[in-house]
Amino acid sequence: MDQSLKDLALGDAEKQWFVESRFGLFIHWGLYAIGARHEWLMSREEIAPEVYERYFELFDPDAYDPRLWAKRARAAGMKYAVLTTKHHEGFCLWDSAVTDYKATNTPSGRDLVAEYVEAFRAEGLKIGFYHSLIDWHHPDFPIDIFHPLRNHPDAARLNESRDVRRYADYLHAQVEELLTRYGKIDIMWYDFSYPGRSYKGLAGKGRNDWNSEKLLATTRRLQPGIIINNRLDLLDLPGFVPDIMTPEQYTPRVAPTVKGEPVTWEACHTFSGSWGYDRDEETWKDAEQLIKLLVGTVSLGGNLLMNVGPTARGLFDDRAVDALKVYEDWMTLNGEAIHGAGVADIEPPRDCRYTQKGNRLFLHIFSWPFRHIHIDAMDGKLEFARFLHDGSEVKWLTHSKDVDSNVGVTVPEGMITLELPVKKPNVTVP
Ligand code: FUL
Repeated sequence: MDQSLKDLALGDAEKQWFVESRFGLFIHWGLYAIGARHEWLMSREEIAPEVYERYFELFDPDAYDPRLWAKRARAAGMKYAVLTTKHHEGFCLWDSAVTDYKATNTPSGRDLVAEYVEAFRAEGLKIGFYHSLIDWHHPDFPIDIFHPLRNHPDAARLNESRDVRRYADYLHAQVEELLTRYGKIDIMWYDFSYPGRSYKGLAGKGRNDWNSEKLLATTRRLQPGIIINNRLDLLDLPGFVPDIMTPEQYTPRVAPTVKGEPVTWEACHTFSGSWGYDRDEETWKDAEQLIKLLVGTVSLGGNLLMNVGPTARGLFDDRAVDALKVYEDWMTLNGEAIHGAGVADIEPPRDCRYTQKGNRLFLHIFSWPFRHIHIDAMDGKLEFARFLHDGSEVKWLTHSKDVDSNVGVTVPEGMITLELPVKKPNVTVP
């Protein structure tokens, strides 16, 4: 590979703020909020672009106030956000000069990205842009296996006149706009390339179609410190390691590696089963799942990017507000065990997780262990034990006749986090 491309990846120092943040807000917002049945509805229901445009005519989020979104994110302990500037449907949330298919041309008439950047920055959050490489509205985007027109009787003929190079020019121009108009941007979250998957061999060679190498170079040139995710699909280039890996809708059982090396990573998840607002979707995660997801991710050294799909009017619906409130309540008391914390190199007791920050070791007890918890591995290493939520001392037993173990603490019922200052930290927080 071109040596200079390999050098485009960020070093650890430049990613430190990201790793220490540990928790961010993903926002999927577009015309699909009106359909309110998943952000892929255009593809799933094979809705032709000119039919889908009906939503464009109706888009008017009168209640959009990103300051409120940013306040909720900050209260939940989130340190950064990533907004869909354009999802696969092709609708642009900013005032792009190279298309008419943009928010400023809808009844709303607002540059939604500009307002988002200003509001989240004002709350002290770092700014991320999600940007889809896929575009089902653009007339030159190949009619491939995901495209809404894939079963159109004239798909093959329509595809012949499509020139993916024109689409690539459009894509690159839009990325330039996003990275030059809004000041310092902290994260570029591309989504997604799929080499080898094409519509009956007619078109779509994946990343080469839109020149991912050049996109990477342009992104780095325009925003030198920006974190660029892995979805440009450049992993097959020898020696290249993306700034972050982004496991989706699952938390790995062990920390991910790339080419045998540990890598910075961020798991992204939804509160329910959809990224875009899905009114009738009912698989909402409960409080326990939400906390376990966050703790479990950080205990493995990853970040959690948790998603909200705002409504067509620009609001977080009640279920999303409740879910954020779960995080707010928990993070207010336990955020110390998340921000700046990471892997502890010790095997946790059953149904528990550790996170560690310097010599502060946090034991997250997921289920009540019937009065005592035995943590033999820490025998002789602890200075003190206390609950994190109230700072109160926890009775600490060693060689006790009451406990058939060397070391044990008495804990109350419920999910709880203990802080265990250790004498000699034996891990380095990544
Ligand atoms: C996927 C997309 O297809 C989903 O709609 C969503 O944006 C998710 C984060 O990435 O690849």
